[in-house]
Amino acid sequence: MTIPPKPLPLVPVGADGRHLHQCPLCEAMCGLEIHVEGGRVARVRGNPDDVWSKGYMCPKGASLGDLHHDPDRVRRPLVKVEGRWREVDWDTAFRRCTQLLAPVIERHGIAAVTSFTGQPTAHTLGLSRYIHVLLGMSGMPTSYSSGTVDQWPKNLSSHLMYGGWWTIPVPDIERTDLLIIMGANPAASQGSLLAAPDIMSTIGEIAGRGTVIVIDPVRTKTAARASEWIPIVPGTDAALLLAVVHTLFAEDLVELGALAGHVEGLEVLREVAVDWHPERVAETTGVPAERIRALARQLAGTDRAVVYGRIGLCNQEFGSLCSWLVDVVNILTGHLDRPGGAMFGRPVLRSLLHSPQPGLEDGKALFGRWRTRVRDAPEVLGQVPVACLAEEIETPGEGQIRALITVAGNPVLSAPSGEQLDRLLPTLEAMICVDNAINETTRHADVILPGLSPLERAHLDDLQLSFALRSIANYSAPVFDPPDPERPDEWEILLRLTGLCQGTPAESVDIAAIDDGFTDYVAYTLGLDGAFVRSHYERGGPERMVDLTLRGGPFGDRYGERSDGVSLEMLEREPNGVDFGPTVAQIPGILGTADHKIRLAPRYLLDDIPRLARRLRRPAAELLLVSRRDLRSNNSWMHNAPNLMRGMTGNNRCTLLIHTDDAGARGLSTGDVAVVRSEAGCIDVPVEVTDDIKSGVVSMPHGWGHGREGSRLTIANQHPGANTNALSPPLFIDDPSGNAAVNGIPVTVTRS
Ligand SMILES: Nc1nc2c(c(=O)[nH]1)N[C@H]1C(S)=C(S)[C@@H](COP(=O)(O)OP(=O)(O)OC[C@H]3O[C@@H](n4cnc5c(=O)[nH]c(N)nc54)[C@H](O)[C@@H]3O)O[C@H]1N2
Ligand SMILES: Nc1nc2c(c(=O)[nH]1)N[C@H]1C(S)=C(S)[C@@H](COP(=O)(O)OP(=O)(O)OC[C@H]3O[C@@H](n4cnc5c(=O)[nH]c(N)nc54)[C@H](O)[C@@H]3O)O[C@H]1N2
Ligand code: SF4
Ligand SMILES: [Mo]
Repeated sequence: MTIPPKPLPLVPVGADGRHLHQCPLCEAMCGLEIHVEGGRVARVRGNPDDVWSKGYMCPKGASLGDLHHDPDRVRRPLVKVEGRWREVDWDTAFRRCTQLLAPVIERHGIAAVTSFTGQPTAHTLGLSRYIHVLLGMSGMPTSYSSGTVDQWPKNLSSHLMYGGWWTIPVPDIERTDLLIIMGANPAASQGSLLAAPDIMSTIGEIAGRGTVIVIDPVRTKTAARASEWIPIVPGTDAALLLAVVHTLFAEDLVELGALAGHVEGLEVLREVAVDWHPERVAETTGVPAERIRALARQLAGTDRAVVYGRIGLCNQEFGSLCSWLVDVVNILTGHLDRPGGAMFGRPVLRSLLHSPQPGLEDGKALFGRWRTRVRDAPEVLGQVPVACLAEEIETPGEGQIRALITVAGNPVLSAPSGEQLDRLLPTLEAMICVDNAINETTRHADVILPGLSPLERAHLDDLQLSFALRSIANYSAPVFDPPDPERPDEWEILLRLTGLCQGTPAESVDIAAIDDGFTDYVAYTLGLDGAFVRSHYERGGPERMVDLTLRGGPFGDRYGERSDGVSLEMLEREPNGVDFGPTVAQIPGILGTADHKIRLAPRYLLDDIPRLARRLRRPAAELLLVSRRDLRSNNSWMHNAPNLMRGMTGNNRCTLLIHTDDAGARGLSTGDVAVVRSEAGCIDVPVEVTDDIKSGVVSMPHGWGHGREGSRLTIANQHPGANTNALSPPLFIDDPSGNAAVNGIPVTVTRS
């Protein structure tokens, strides 16, 4: 364990001085210094003493003060009366929720109520823990989330292979010598399902001592730092990976190493890959057969090597096959669960990701336990495609959605069918948003229940620790007090809404009783007695939950059983964080399959291969659209921060990247506005002509499309951009997982 060199005096909440606070905005989890002067954030700096990030930060972290002081931020509950927002006290707001939701449930049943959970839920302590209560106990039969425009294929492949849907291997980039990055751009995203500090320096170091290869249709900033960029046709990575698997078998390069006794399905896999020789996929993928063979040889011939695939491999037509095959290649080359390969995180605290999932035990991969009413889409791991939400609101009949609760999500911009949602949300009988902004989605709400600003609440990264290269923990006290000491925290809001869904008026819900029940359940999953655990605390809430899961986790004191174990009290004394060292090999202990074996060739995924084979015969589209991220954006919600938007005038970030040849053929130059059309819709976007993209591919960022009437986003609305998801066809999905395919969309581009 590394104890930081010089513990710093803690500044009282709200006081001027140097506060230490971990950035909650992305998986990099940077430790920051928030300098408060005259009650305002004067500066934000990276904390050089942070045991994890050691002073690194990005421009988004520097804008935490902007978020906190944003005059547009919702600070008190809002209730819409005759089309106008009125600020009310919390009791009035909860009573209004009851007035709106109770009759819907009475008239149509709880099946008429659903929720949408968005991305910041994963980065907010209260939400990340207590959303499970809302989703698990409210009785809503279906809920939606950004998970099905994100990592659902990876959840699926992990569930099928390892018996744990969050048992997701993470590339050990600190110790590898060959890193192959597919469909990720950490130069913008800072890492995803891969929590690493200052990720681009680490990647730069690999390129210095070894090799970094980026396989992406775009020559991203990550590709520019790599040893090699291999352009690929969007949506064809699964074919490339199958050809790598083919080569590994054909050239006798399979070497399972220490995993040999822990896998099953090797022979089935060999059979499956027989037909997938590199020549068969070269034209479709755009990658020469010899280069594919060489990739297999490089991986097999490097002791510490790893393939990493992320959103470009998930949010596409063959997301599940890609997610599976990335792991297969790592396993066949002996790189899973080894330093420098793909390792499983060893989180200091047991997050709810690791709770048992009733009905999803090994061998019970019974997807389609229910189906959606309109499209007949099967549920997969409890979710259906997010694009279904619009049609479920629109189509009359038994089970039609009449009420929506959103929690930290902006599906109007982030989801396929978002533009339909924009039209349909006003038809709901009730819409309640737990959100801090009046944006493209929440402007349609009847009630907005705001959370605290990121600087007004305690923070501990929770879910991200499962994907971290090291076992670390950092607990940050709030920098500021909330404006109103009586106001509920977000977890309390979620519990009131849970009770309301169960039939109790929101204002009368016994929060403590639900929280105690939840605590008892979590204690039980850790082999601890709930009543005994609760006897240690004066009050409940996220802090109790964190302390419980820390103390019951791999380094915990188990309430006195181990003398030097970790607890929340210990973390509070160490504001620079605590580092318990790099992650270690964990197979077979981490496997949740009944026989503790990795399933290399799950039948459910093999059944999708014929669909991939049909893709090989599909004629090339005129252009294929992919998505991208930007270091200064955070999905849809940080375009109102002045610091991040500085320089936007004349330097538009919401552009269509297009190859010089494709632009020339259409008479387009940088700055011209193009009309981009898909089967789903049509938008106008300024183009940016470049050679850093594969010809035949165009790229756009998501999260734009502001400037709508009724939203309160003064700065964002000055730079609206266009909503790329207006082009996302709702039925374009990865079949096995139901995840949206927002990459590889056939489009046409013309001069406007
Ligand atoms: N075309 C295309 N579409 C995509 C993607 C893509 O790559 N391409 N990526 C997808 C991915 S990976 C994701 S994760 C989704 C993201 O999409 P969403 O999950 O919808 O998230 P955001 O757009 O970031 O919106 C976040 C919302 O949370 C609110 N918020 C911020 N902080 C807090 C807080 O502390 N508490 C509360 N209660 N609310 C808060 C913001 O005001 C905003 O309304 O987009 C997806 N959509
Ligand atoms: N600054 C910033 N950071 C963020 C976010 C943000 O919005 N802004 N969002 C956060 C979220 S919610 C997430 S999920 C993560 C995502 O983190 P990443 O996975 O790193 O996402 P991107 O930066 O969008 O990079 C995706 C890459 O995939 C490529 N791509 C698209 N289609 C294909 C394909 O078919 N094959 C291949 N091989 N490549 C393809 C794109 O060109 C792009 O370069 O980032 C997180 N971090
Ligand atoms: S990289 Fe930026 S957004 Fe991510 S945690 Fe660090 S400062 Fe925050
Ligand atoms: Mo995401």
